[in-house]
Amino acid sequence: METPTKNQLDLDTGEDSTYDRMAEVKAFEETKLGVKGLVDSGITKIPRMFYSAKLEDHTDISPNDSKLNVPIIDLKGIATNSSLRVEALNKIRRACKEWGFFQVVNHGIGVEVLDEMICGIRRFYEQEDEVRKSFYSRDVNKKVRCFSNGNLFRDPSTDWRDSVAFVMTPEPPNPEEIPAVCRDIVIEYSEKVRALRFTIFELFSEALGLHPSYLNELDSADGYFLMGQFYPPCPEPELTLGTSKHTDICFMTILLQDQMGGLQVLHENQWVDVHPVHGSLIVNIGDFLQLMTNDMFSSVYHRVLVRHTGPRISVASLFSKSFPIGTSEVIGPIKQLLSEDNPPIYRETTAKDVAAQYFENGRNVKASLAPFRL
Ligand SMILES: O=C(O)CCC(=O)C(=O)O
Repeated sequence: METPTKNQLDLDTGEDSTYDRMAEVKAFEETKLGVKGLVDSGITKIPRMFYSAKLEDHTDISPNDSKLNVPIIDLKGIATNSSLRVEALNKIRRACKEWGFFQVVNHGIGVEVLDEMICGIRRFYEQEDEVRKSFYSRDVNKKVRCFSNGNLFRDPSTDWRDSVAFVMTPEPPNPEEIPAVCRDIVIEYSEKVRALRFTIFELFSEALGLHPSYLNELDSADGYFLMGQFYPPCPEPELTLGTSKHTDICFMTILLQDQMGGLQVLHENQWVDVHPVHGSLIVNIGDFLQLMTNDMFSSVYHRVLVRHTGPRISVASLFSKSFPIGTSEVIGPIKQLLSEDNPPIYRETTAKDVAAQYFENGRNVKASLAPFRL
């Protein structure tokens, strides 16, 4: 066993009267260069603000040996062949309940578009520091910005991750607001993913036994936030996480990951790797949809491990109006899904109140839905 470093001992015992986390966080923020800036500066030890070893057990840093696999659902032929559609609907219903996650193939978006989207995010981060810095902001009203850790000043530990975000609704940014190095692909990819969202919401509605247009007509779900995630190589990956354990505060996420791996889903009390499948997209249920489906669909914990090698790049498309704060529109279990055998588990509330609860507790705690349970 390795001898723990002084910092690890401090973290274990919580005894270090000299450590000023907020000062470290502020100095990091002032660089406006995020985690990539730290790596570019040549660090060989990670700053303590990134330590999450004690907050979360992630000793299984090597690929796990679980035989479990996140379901892969093939959408080929479902628009024209009714038996293929029924088969896909049954798989979707089961995956959304049991896993809250699935991968889709033959979804209609070309692999060259997916690959180019990953390259676009990479190009954004490979730009000169000064160019990247000019986009760095915590102003949520900006349609295009980059930052490191959305909740930097409140989360108990900082993730080893930088993000570049695009608010695509109600109106997408003007093309000239989008960095030139990824402009064309952000526009093309987001249009295609928006169309896929329509198809998936239709499938979800049918899988729930609702009218196919039900979820597509929900005003509160009609928002699109696109986020490129950049995970630089990490000198001490056993001490931190790329993305801490969390659920998504939205209706649904469509996620594109590169071939590095690292995403894990909590399933039956174990972390299961979401193995990269080239050309696929990952779909996961957000907290709002768990509430509205009265737990027929599940919003589950997931996280991202980092490695010595990198960067790892992913692109998350989160669907919810006014992301991340939600709207004041009332949401509650969908009436058509309720019966004597399936009484409401949640009271009616608003997406705004659920989101407030989510951020109140920090992303490490699954508490956003708990206060709304009957
Ligand atoms: O990078 C990933 O694979 C997942 C990112 C994620 O969980 C998120 O953006 O909420």
